[in-house]
Amino acid sequence: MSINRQVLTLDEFTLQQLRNFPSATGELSRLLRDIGLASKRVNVEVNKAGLVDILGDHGTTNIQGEEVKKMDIYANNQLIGVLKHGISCAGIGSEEMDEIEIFDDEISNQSKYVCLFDPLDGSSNIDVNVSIGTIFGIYKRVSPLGSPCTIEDFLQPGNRQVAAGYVIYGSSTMLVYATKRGVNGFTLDPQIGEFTLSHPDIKCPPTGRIYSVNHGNFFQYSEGVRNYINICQKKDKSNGGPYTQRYIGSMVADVHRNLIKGGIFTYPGTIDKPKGKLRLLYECNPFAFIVEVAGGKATNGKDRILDIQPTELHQRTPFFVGSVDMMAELETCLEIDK
Ligand code: P6P
Repeated sequence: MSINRQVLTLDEFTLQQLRNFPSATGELSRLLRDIGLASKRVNVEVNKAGLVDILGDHGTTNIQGEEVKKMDIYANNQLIGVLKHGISCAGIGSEEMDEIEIFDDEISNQSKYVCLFDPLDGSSNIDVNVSIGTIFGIYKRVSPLGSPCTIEDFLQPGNRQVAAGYVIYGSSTMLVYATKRGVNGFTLDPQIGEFTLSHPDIKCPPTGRIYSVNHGNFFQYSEGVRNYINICQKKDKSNGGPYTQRYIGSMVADVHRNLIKGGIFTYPGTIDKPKGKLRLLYECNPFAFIVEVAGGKATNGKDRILDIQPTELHQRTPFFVGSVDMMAELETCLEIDK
């Protein structure tokens, strides 16, 4: 009986990667599989969110001062539950927790990695069935193994990530992750309950025609950003267009679409919020890593996102990410802001 080896599950893929690097301990592969397991549990609840009393505000507000939906807490708890009882993670930082969660047990203290998460980004969209997602970044600890992890393990620049990824709960559920060796996408096959390799070696097209921005903030943006938006709107066949504006208000969905099709996603600073809205450690760094490995680019308008030295767990940053040619056009416009 011939075995169909064409369809690799996430587990098989990470183990295959391990075979290619015999010196690897397998901890990173196990960590990625743990994240896959937690996201499958989140997926079950997201898919029936409209049916059970899991919607509605959890009655608390997170560090962002935003009302917390029950699903955010559920997703956060699933990730902690799996990783705390795994053997590959010493602790996590999360949008849903003011401080880092240090697992501090004998096994976890020996673990090489820490993780940063936005457990359920875009959760305000759950009530209206818009795609949402889990975002993660994985770092090798800088603190000594055998002791509990420390905040310094989490305040590393994004260029120190060993892996980063996201899960998009959309028309299908996909887990996309990057290591320095490439970006690969896995679609959840509900028949076998496994993520299966569906998008091997994802590359971000060098150019595209999709620009993503919240036009509602237009008059709050800098002159350079406004000039860029005007250029995007004036594009036609004579100057490399037409461009189209796509912005669904769910970062995972917007960036995933632009990564696959080519495009640029922006969340600029505004007069009211010069640092913008998005969080450096667990929203921008993971996507910057993924898009750069896929051949794209990510900046804060001036500097490479991955080179920013974090000072706080929940710090914000303006964020521009996408196809290199579109990013170059943007950067030309932003010169006027300097
Ligand atoms: P705005 C969702 O709340 C989120 O953090 C991102 O997923 C999304 O890209 C952004 O905020 C949308 O923010 O201010 O345009 O509604």
